[in-house]
Amino acid sequence: WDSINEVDESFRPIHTYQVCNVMSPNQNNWLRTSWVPRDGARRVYAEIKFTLRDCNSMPGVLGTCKETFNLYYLESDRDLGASTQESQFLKIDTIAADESFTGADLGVRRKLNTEVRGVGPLSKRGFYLAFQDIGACLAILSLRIYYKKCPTMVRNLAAFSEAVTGADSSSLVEVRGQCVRHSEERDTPKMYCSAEGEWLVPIGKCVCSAGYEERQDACVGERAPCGLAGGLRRGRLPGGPVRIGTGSDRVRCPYNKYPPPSSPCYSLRPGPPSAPVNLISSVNGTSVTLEWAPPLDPGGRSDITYNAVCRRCPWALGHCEKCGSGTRFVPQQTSLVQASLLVANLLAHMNYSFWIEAVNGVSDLSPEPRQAAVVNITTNQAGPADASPTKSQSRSGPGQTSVSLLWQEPEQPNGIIRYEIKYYEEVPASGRRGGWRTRAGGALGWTRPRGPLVPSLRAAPSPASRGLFLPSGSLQGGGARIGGFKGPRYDTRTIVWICLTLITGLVVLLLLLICKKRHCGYSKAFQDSDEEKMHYQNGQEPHTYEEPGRAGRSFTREIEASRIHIEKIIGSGESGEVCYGRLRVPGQQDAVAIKALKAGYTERQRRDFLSEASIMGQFDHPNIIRLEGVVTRGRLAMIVTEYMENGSLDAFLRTHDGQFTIMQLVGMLRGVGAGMRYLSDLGYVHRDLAARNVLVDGNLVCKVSDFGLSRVLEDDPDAAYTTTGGKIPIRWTAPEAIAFRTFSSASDVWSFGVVMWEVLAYGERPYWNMTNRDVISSVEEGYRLPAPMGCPRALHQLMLDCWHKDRAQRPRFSQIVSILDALIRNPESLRTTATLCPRCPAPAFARSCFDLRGGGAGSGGLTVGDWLDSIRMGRYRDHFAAGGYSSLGMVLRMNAQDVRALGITLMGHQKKILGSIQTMRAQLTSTQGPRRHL
Ligand code: ACK
Repeated sequence: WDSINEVDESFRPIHTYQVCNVMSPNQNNWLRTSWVPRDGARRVYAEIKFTLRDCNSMPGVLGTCKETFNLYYLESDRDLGASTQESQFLKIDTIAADESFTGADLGVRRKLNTEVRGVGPLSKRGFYLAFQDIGACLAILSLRIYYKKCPTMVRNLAAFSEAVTGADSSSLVEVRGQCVRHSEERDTPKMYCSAEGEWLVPIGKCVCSAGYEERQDACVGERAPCGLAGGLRRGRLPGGPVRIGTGSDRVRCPYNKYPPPSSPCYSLRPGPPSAPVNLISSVNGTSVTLEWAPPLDPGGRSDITYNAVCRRCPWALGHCEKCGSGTRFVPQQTSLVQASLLVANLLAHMNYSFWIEAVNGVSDLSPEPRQAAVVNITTNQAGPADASPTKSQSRSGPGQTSVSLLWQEPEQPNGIIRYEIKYYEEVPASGRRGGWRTRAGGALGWTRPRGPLVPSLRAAPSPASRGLFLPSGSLQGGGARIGGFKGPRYDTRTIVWICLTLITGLVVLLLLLICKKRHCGYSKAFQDSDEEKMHYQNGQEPHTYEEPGRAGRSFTREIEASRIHIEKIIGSGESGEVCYGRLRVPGQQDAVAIKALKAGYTERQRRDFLSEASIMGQFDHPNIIRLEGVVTRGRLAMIVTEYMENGSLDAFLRTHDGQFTIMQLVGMLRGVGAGMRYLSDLGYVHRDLAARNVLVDGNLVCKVSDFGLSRVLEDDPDAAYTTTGGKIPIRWTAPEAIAFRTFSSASDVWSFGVVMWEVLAYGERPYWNMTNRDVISSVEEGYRLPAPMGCPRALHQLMLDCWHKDRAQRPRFSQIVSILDALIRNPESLRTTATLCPRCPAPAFARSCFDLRGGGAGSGGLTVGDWLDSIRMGRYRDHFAAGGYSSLGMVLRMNAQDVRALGITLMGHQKKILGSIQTMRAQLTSTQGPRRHL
């Protein structure tokens, strides 16, 4: 790379870095930036302006010349100087030019390319960027590195401090608002800062305190209180000012007096400061550095200092407690003058909450609660420290074939611990034989060797622990020697314990063997795949629905295990694994899916598991998954259903993003609706309708499945099922079902609305990464999911109808199916795209609009490539470049014919691109008025 000074098109001097080794093969030329401090950003953007020469324009370089270069980054906590190595860098992307220049352009105008790439998540204190040239003729003209923030704002009388956006492009950062002066919290005010630096989904609010009224994001009182300057004389005149010094500006008001509006005190109301802003944390092992910016409202004074409050929040406790006395604050915890603090000696792998409050000379006099900026962190592994287990105990006995060691966790675990057992076996003739065993947990056993064992125990060495061995002599109950002739005496508990271990081992072994034979992994540990669901109360739901509503009759058919040939595992569900296999029926072999109950099940689990089959067995509808039968002989428990080639609907849509026409999507929804109409007509409430519980066959036919939570209702079609506990899939569940556990067909309709949204958003997660709790409160406050990009208005309206707060107002499934049928018959009705809700976090269009305001690509805005990436259509970058669409301004003028002319043949993709263009246009018109800005 050469550093070259030249002039740009306007003959202004510019500094560039250039490389052009196009004749020689195997180029590997690196250009690295200096160390860039991260400054609290979790994701940064690199905007590169460069020119690149077209290889075709240079004779004799074919085979060696390249038209791309690579962008890399490396994070580090300090400036590493010249010691960085290529191998340490992580690749961000390969970058190609939208426009390359030819020889003819030389000396005239070289076509400038602007590319922006996101870099993150970042966690260290700084980073480097590097360009790798692999044989291109390239000049880097500029590199701009920036990050995005949501600006300070007041919403619903709560002030939100500036917030740095999250680490990845889809994350929302939750920020709590502080009530403005003279207002009180009604519901905790919160907003989310999107990756694009926009505030979304306001929840909660503050209301003006008694005697104050809301005026332009503030609470003003007829008689606003005055503050007293610390250490100054108190007022003598009620409500009147105290003059200090001689200047007319040196006015201070008596605290807690209510001056008339005519008094200078009315507007001069010194008071406590607001909370510090922009609090950021940087965790390093078990220390954290906190930095913040001064409060926006200093309370009319300049004597601000800061206090830190540290709270420790162990998971197990469920609440936070004061940090221990061992915690170290550098330089101190209170009366901090500078806006930063180091907190050390924290526990490893622990959650902490830090509150930084700003105070001034009148804070103590103010009756108002202090406002603080809050940050929550989790510490990492500690630096080396001792974490040795304490008090170990061995159990064994003469003639026993195993020995168990029990010990207590160290008092200061300093993180996650693995234990190592060292033992040697005393063989009198040959001396010592020893070996290492590493086991996790607080107890273990192993087969007894020939001679007596001398065990010793330690926490395995880790960054957190040097792992000192407990001296073997410190083992209780017989000292150093275990087993053989010198072990401690055994008691009944030991025998029971050992027996249980052996029996469990045997059962597991047996199941493993069976499993292996069938090629279906029963042994895989049970995973709680249902992370969507939130537990409600501790109470177990009563289980009375083995054969719902039809007690005594059997709807399932027993299948001989020998008729099933399992071929592969295709997934895992909550109760075990799902396999693909063949079912031998006379004259043919049917493809089937086999759900096998996980190993180690209880009788109750087995009953629950098979009850799903007995529910399914009662249904016969083309849009409900068909039960082939069950295998229940012996200890086996399997449910055999028809095989659905395309698996679950959510995953299927995610892997085929944008590839279907709206009509195909509506067809899928129609199928789900018809299946649900059938269920509701029978009086069944599904309770877990979600795209993940809908299966798709090879012809795109959707079938409702997963009846694990289904319940039958009595004859009254409006009846609701009330449950006292159990898990609820919050994002899919109607508010009344969450709040009062009243499940009904109307609550299934709500879920159907969410499935509609999932389908139109191609498997996007409803409510993105909002927490379940926030989903509940935002829905309660009237927030509804916005129309996915390109979603027809009629479909979004149907979703909104399904999400009617009053369940009686929601459409019935029969009406839903009729509406969908009508839309299918009249495709014109699907032409109008829904306008987007301004609060919806759909990054792509919002970002595009923002940048267009700045003049589009080339002026700090997004490129066409970025826009395509953001709508997951990046594969068409070249199409747009070849068509000459080099800026978003040009893209905005495109119509359907233009898009087709680029060679984009898939209808779904055309729709997605046109939908996004339409959305950008709508956004621009709504945010900046007429389109002449383009
Ligand atoms: O998305 P998938 O491939 O489709 O992953 C899940 C997995 O098993 C766990 O539920 C798949 N699956 C479940 N039932 C069936 C079935 N009847 N036919 C095909 N795949 C199924 C599901």
